[in-house]
Amino acid sequence: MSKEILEETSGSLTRAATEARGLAIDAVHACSSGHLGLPLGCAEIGAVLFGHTMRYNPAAPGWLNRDRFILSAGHGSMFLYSWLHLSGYDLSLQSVKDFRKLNSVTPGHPEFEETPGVEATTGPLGQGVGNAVGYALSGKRAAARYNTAEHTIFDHHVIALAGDGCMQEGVAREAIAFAGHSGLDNLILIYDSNDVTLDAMAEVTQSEDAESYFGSVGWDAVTIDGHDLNAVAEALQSAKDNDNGKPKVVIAKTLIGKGIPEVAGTAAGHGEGGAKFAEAAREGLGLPAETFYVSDETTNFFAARNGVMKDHFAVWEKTYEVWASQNPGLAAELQDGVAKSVPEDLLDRIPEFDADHKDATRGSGGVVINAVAKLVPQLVSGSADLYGSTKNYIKDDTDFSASNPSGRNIWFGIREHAMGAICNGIAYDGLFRASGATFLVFADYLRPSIRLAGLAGLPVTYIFTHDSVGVGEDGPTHQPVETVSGLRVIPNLDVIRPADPEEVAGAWAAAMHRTSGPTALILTRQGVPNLSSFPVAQRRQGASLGGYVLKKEEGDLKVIIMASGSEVEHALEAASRLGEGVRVVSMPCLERFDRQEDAYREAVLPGSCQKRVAIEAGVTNLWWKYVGAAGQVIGIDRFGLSAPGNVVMQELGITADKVVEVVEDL
Ligand SMILES: Cc1ncc(C[n+]2csc(CCOP(=O)(O)OP(=O)(O)O)c2C)c(N)n1
Repeated sequence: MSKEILEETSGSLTRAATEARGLAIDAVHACSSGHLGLPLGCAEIGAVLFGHTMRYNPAAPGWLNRDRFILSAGHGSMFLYSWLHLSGYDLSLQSVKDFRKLNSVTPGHPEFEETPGVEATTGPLGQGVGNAVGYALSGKRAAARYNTAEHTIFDHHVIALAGDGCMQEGVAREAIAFAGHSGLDNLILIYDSNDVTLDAMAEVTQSEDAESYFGSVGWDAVTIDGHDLNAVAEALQSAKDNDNGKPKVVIAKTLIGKGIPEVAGTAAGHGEGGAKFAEAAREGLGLPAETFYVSDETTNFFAARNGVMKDHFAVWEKTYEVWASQNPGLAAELQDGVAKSVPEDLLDRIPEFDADHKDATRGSGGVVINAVAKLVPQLVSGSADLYGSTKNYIKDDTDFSASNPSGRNIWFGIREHAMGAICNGIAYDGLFRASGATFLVFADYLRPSIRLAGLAGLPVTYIFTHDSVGVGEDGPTHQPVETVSGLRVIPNLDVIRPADPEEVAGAWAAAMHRTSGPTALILTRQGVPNLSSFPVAQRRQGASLGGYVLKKEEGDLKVIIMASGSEVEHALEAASRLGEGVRVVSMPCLERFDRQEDAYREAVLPGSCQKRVAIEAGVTNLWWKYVGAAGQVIGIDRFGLSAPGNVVMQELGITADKVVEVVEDL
């Protein structure tokens, strides 16, 4: 079937592939950097994807039912830019010429929201595979939630292109196993199997049988010649047509750097080394001497194809309109998801806790997430095999699975890194609000994905519990000391460590209202009191402000004690023992506090008061900025101890007594 289609178009696709090769050679040559191997080796794959297989509309890059394409092997960014240009996205030839230049829309590696048609920020190998799994999960859930017997709003596919490097990374392996187990049959992975990595031939570092591996984790696998247009088209079409409960991998054998004989098939073909042979390569490919050449035939071919795509889009839009008019509730929910809007009064609608409520903030978090889940139907919440401890299970809802893709609880298994990358994929897709949970000490297992969420501005929420040496007997392996501060140094990540249940409510609302980046909620294992002698609204609002005066001094201000999370209790006790003139500032989120106006920050931490002490059960470094040279920080600049939590806290000096002592010594 696809053969016939290609018989008509294979000449156009071959021409386009050659010109895509030319664009990659010229762009990499122009900036003397970048990676040529994949754009050259995968040119036929690109031609088939953009010229035959994928459904998209360059005039509406955000079309809800478009096929999503993720270049996991982000170093091959010129592959994506060439094909986005050729296929008619708003990416001009000048932008291709500006590859890797300052402020261009063609940055070194693909960056989300910088370039129309780029679905994910990729480059750190393996992440894109996880993102694609997240996209596929989102697509499955969207189809299950929004399609009706009469109308299909979602039936798109998610296609990722990954190389040996991605396949070697653990994050991809975790995500691949999750996808197979979850039956994500809307996912197609193209494995650019060129037997070359960066330093050497791939055989130096790998020897597995890819087909057997994928088969063993529940995927359908096929191996093809990646330069045979018909083979590529058939494999992809059959993967699209065959929604059989299994994800598909097309293992495409390709020649890295094809088109530059001097380097093709070797590790030298991977980077920019081949660019110096540009002129001979252009000639060898049958391209004119003119650089950045695109023929009228290719332009016309894609213009015609875009006409067909526009027709598909128009048909879908009509279906959508009828569906929306017949299902206004679902349509409103979907539109809210796309707009990332949550109820303005979300925080007011989270029930207040009883004044004498004493619980770990992870427990309060469990109560709050269930209230939030009722008000934000787009919220999905996963855990890396720790729901029992992280308490973020949405009780009124079901589990996401192959047979129940509308479920909102995602059992990631003990795959923290994939959880991070999959949450990013869900957030990239933008229909649902992703959250994932594990112990704080394991945040480092998904840190590369958190970093990318910060970079790409994704509103993912992380629920990190067991947040200090207060976890106790499990000992130093499970006692984070550096982790909260380690997260705080990631740009565009808000790290909120609430002190009590009402700050937890405020933290959740802040996370949900935030659309421009991720939020990590840092929650205790051990119980903390409800600080109910202070107004609920003050504590809730305070979480969003990041820092606020919890207890105002009596008389003239003499000393400021600041703290976060479970240590706020100690700050309060110390203040009441120290008497007049002592202010307690709760600092649940340093990043949010830093974003407040100067006047607000000055009102909370007046420059006139330099007697300042901070206490937090973790490393002290970041607090010096707030206490100043005349202040003191009480913290833990060492690993923890194996003993009951209160004993460890006592032993390491995280107590009200210590605060009193330090303040008196100032
Ligand atoms: C996590 C991570 N580690 C290392 C790199 C550096 N790097 C970029 S490409 C590459 C080799 C990738 O090999 P392969 O996927 O086979 O790509 P190809 O050589 O086929 O282009 C490496 C090590 C990276 N981008 N990300």
